[in-house]
Amino acid sequence: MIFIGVNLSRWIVFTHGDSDGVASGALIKAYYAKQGYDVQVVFTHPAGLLSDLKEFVGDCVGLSITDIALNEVHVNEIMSLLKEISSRCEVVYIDHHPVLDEIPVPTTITWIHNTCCSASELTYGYLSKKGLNEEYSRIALYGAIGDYLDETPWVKYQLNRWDKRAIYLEAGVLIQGLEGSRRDYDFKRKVVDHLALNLLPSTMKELVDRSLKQAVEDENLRSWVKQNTVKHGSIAYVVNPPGSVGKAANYARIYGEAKIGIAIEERKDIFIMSLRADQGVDLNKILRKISKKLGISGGGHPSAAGARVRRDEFSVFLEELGAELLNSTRDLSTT
Ligand SMILES: [Mn+2]
Repeated sequence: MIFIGVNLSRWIVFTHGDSDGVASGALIKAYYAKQGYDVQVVFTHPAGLLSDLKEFVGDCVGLSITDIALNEVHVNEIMSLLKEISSRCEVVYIDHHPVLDEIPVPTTITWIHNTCCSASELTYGYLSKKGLNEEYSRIALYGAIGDYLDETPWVKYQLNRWDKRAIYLEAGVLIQGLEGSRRDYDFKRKVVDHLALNLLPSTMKELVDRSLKQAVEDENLRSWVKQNTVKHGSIAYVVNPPGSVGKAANYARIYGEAKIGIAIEERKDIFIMSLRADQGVDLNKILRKISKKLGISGGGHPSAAGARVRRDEFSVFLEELGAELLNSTRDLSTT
């Protein structure tokens, strides 16, 4: 059979631009490139997935989506689009972000979803059964460490099979180097290529340079947060930190001796927030409850999440957050 104008060797990957997403993308690239496919990587995010799929899928033999949470607003449309795509190309969706309701997953796609562990751990598990070389387990470890998901049974087992000190060095270079590369997607594609060959992050000079620069910026951020954290009951927050909001939220939690830390980025009259919580707090659950009540957007992982509110809603948001936090810790103490 002859297909005219159809690229029968193109395997396209949609993944997140953080270390978990990059590691997952590299595992996919390593596996499918070895099968002889031309693997192309697109970086995306939950709110952009639908439009990016429409724009970039085109002709393909395979489509992998990794580490992209399903946005409740788009989920049905995404699923019907994937169903349509799966009639002409193999679709594999691998993710670990919590989902609230039942998702109408088409039976024609491979759906791997588990909140147990990083997307890279799930991706490695899937591909190693298909024959991916076990030397690639370290790439999955970098992603797991990047998502703070390095205490799963599989990660602990694998860390024992490597020199874990060396793994943490390499993971640190990768994570920090990517943090310092925000929207530089061409650079991130080079990192995927490098990792897909299972080369050490520390042998990529530009990545090392960026990671060292990031380390200094993080240290400045840390001292800034220490001096500027505002405490509100069991919640601590900072506004417009000079650096990563995720890290600032975590430092606010630590230095505010709080259960939840928030870093706020002011954009006109919108507060874009990153939140980090102590173990035992389920931020995702709490935020989704508040989202419904206040009609705002919010959610993520149990200990790391995001939300956005209007500036004039922030004090109500804080009150709700405090009340829900109290509720959830009460639930815990009675079980
Ligand atoms: Mn992830």
